[in-house]
Amino acid sequence: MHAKVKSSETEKNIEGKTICHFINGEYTGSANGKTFNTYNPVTGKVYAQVHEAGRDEVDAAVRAAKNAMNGVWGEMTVEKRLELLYKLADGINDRFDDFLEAECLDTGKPYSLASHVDIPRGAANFKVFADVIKNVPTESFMLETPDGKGALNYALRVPKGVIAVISPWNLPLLLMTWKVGPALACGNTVVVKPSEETPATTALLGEVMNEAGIPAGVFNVVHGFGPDSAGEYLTQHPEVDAITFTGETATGTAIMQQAAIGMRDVSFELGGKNAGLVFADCDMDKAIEGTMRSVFANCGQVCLGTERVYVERPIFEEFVNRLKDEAEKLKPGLPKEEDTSFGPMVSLQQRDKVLSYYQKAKEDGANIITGGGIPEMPEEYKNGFWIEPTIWTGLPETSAVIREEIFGPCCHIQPFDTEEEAINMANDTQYGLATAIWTENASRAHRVAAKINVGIAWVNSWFLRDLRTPFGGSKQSGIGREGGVHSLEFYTEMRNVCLKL
Ligand code: NAD
Ligand code: 6OD
Repeated sequence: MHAKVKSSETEKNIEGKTICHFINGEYTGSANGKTFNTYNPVTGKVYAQVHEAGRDEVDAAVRAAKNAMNGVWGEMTVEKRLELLYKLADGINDRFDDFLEAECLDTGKPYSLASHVDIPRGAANFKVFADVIKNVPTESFMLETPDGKGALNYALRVPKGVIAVISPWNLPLLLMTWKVGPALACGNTVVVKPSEETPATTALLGEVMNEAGIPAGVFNVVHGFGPDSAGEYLTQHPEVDAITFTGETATGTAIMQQAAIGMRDVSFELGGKNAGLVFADCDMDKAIEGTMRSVFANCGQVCLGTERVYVERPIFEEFVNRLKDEAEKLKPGLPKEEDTSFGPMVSLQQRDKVLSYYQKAKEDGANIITGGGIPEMPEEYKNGFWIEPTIWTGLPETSAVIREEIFGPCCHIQPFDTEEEAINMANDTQYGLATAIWTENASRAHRVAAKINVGIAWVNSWFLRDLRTPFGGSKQSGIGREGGVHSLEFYTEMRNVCLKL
């Protein structure tokens, strides 16, 4: 009855099956038998049932994580732990096709995207943090004392304990392992609550954990929703020592309130309303190629994506025309087809939300440069969650379309006349996640990047990731930085030993 998502299961044979929790090294259903549907966004059809965790399953998962922390995992040598993480990364790569199929079934994204971004990064997230841990020193100080003998202070880096990982649906494996990788490398154990929209690859990872020899209880998965469901039960659980979350800013606010009880630490990667700044001295080909990706990759469902594009007036018209031409070349289609460059939205609910902004843009008087609706699709896919890539101009900066995060394949393009004006418009938002600056003038690039209040400023690139760098958001786009040694600030605590000599 409680079939798990198994190796080499394809769309056909996952269909009609049940996705289970993974608790203490075993797949298990919910005691009350409660399940919910999960959909294939390409067809709009239910493809599996997912068990919804109640408080009992969440409690069992947290207890398993605590036991592993206080037992086999906590006692394991760092060398052995890191060896297991390497095996885990190899295990994901060995099962590359299974992960690819599961991820694209859940999200509808093209194989060409998931095979270059989601799955390889899912594996890399374990190796990178194993390497970080191997090479990080701790500090020591010699203190002089009146007796002349002194005292040696040295720091120990210790894991925090049980980490709750709450992840979103847009890059399910990548963003989940981005948290689980450093958490485990630092010696913590985890309970993961993947998005209700995309449970498959997180569930599948349980199998690879077992195959790699990760002890039972180190990695646990509970499925369900947020409020009054697994997400809230997990963040409320008193034995959870810290919470790492990726998702909407409003959800982060709710989780922070839960975290306050018991003084649990949080690391938050939240929403954005990112600006692209295109200067007249840019390399236009690069700017068009990069803006195309930053607006439309993953059907616009990337937190770092550009929804506001500011273009210097002398090149405004050319830029708009060229972006329109490229957007109209995007080809929606089946994930597996090689020429598919554009997938559906993850859910009907998300598509409705984005369509409501398409409507709002019309009401606010936008010029619709391209798109604005739902594309014609062949009969068998017409109930999928498809949407048109959309570009607008002509809106006032006060429009909700320019102020609120849409999280869809769309952007508004606004002209500007001075560098200062562009910077002011880019910064005029509650968010501060990312920006992309397009200019061939290195001094300008440096000057502008420093003035935009964001966690990451790309110059002549977008989503070019070096996992050793600090990653996170300013203002309402997040709390804390993860990546490289910065992840250790959240996933470990420093303990000082003062040894009187
Ligand atoms: P979401 O906030 O709706 O859900 C994220 C996760 O939180 C899901 O697993 C959900 O079930 C859970 N959740 C919801 N309410 C909860 C609650 N009260 N308590 C505990 N858990 C709860 O976000 P989403 O729609 O899945 O993802 C899209 C959002 O994520 C966008 O705003 C996007 O910008 C943001 N995002 C940010 C980053 C980043 O790095 N800053 C990365 C990806 C996505
Ligand atoms: O690349 C990453 O590490 C990362 N956290 C990307 C986030 C993408 C948001 O959708």
